[in-house]
Amino acid sequence: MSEKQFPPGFIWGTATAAYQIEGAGSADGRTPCIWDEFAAIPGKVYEAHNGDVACDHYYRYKEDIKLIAELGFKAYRFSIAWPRIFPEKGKLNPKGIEFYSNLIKELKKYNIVPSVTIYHWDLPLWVHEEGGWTNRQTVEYFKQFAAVLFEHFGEEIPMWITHNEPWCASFLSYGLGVHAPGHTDWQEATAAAHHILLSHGEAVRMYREKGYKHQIGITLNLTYQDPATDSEDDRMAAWRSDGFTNRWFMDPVFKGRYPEDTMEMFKKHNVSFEFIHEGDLELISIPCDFLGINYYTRNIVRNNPEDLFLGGASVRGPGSHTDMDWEVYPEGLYDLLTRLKDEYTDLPIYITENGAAYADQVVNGVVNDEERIEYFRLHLNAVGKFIEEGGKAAGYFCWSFMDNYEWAFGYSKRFGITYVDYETQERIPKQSAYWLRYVMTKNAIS
Ligand code: IFM
Repeated sequence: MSEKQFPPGFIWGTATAAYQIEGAGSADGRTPCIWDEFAAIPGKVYEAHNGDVACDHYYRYKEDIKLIAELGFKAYRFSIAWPRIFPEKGKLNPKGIEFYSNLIKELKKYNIVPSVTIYHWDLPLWVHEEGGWTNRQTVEYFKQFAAVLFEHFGEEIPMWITHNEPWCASFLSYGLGVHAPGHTDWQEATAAAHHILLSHGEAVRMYREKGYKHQIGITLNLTYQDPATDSEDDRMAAWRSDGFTNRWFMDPVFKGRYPEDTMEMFKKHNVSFEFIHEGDLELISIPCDFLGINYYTRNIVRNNPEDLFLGGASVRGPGSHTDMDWEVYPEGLYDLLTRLKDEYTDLPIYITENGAAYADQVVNGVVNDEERIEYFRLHLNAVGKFIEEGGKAAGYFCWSFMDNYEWAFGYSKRFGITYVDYETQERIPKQSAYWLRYVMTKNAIS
C-alpha cells in the first residue's frame, strides 16, 4: 500500500448523535422520543438500556469539545435533539436552543467546524402519536423544526445534513421492526421512507429560499451488495438487495424516481404507492451541495427462492469481523464511491461515518485498539485511492468520537475512538484516536 496524500482542505472530523450521547433525558423541558418508549419495551433493546444518562454529554460538552480539539479534529458532526427544540406540538423550547447555541460557541472557540444533522432518529413522541413518519403531516413538523434551526444557526453552520440514514429511519424502523418504533409493515415503511425524503427536499428548498449560502445535503447509509458467486441467480439476488438497500434512496435523490424493480417487489407485498403525490420526486431530487455517505461493511448475497421477500440470503464473508459481526471490507467503500461518481453524481462526497465496534478494554489506563486502527487505515486507503483517481471525496468523519448508545445494542458495543467508562463517565482516548491525530497532522496515510 503506497502513501496516500489527501488534498489540501480535506475535512477531518468525528461524529456523534444526540440521543446516543447527550443523556439529560428530561432536563430543561425535553420530552420523550420514540427511542425512550421503544427501549422500555421488554426485549427490544439490549438489557433495556436507554439514553437517560448516556455519556452525560449534555453536562460535559465543554470537556468533550476540548478533547475533540486536542485530538486534532477540524470538524465535528453532531445532531440536534428534536424533542429538546419542540417538546410539544407548536411549543418552541428556548432552553433547547440555548444548549446548542452554547455548544456551537464552544466549537468556535477551538476553530472546529460544526456540521449539524437535523434528524438522527429521535422523533418526538408527540409526532409519533400522530403517525410519525408514516403521516405526511410529519413533513410539515420537520419543516418547522428545520426552519427554527436555520433561523437560529443558519449562518453559523457551514454544513447541514437533513437526515441521517433514511434506510434505518424507515425500513429498519417501520418494516423490519429492529429500530424504534419497532413496526413491521412495508406499507408503513415505504411511506415513512418517502416522507423522510420529502422532508429532506422541503428543507433544502427552504434553505435555498431563505438565501443561506452554506452547504446542505443528506447522508445515506450504503452497503456494498456482493453476489456470492458469478451465477446469474446470485447476481440478480444481489441486485434486488441493492434496490432495497441502496437504490431506493440514491435513485429518488439523484434521478427523481424510485427503482422500478424494487417498486414491483413491494407491490407483490401489497404496498400501494398512493403516498407519492405529484411533484414529490422533483422536490426529493432538488440539487444539494454534497452527498454524505456512511459506510461500514458489505453484504454477500446468494439467491434463495425460499425467502419470499427479496429472494436472497446473506452469506458470511471470509474477512475479519468486528464486534457487530460486520465484515471488514474496505473495497466496498471504494466501489460505492466509484459507482456514485460514475452513475449518480459529481457532487463532493463526505464520508460522514465510518468506524468499527470492538470489545475494547482498558489496561493500565490504555486502550490499545489495534484492530480499529487497521480498520481506519484500510478504509482511508480506499478513500485515498478514489481521490487519486479523480474522485471528489471532500472529508472523512470517523464514527464515533466516543463510545455511546448503540441503539438496539444499548451500551454493549463500543464504536468510539474515546473509551467511556459508564460508571464514572471518564473519557480515555484510545490508541486509534492518537493514530488518527497523526494521520490528520500529515494529511496522509502510509
Ligand atoms: O451508531 C450508528 C449511528 O447512529 C448511525 N450509523 C451507524 C452507527 C453504527 O451502527
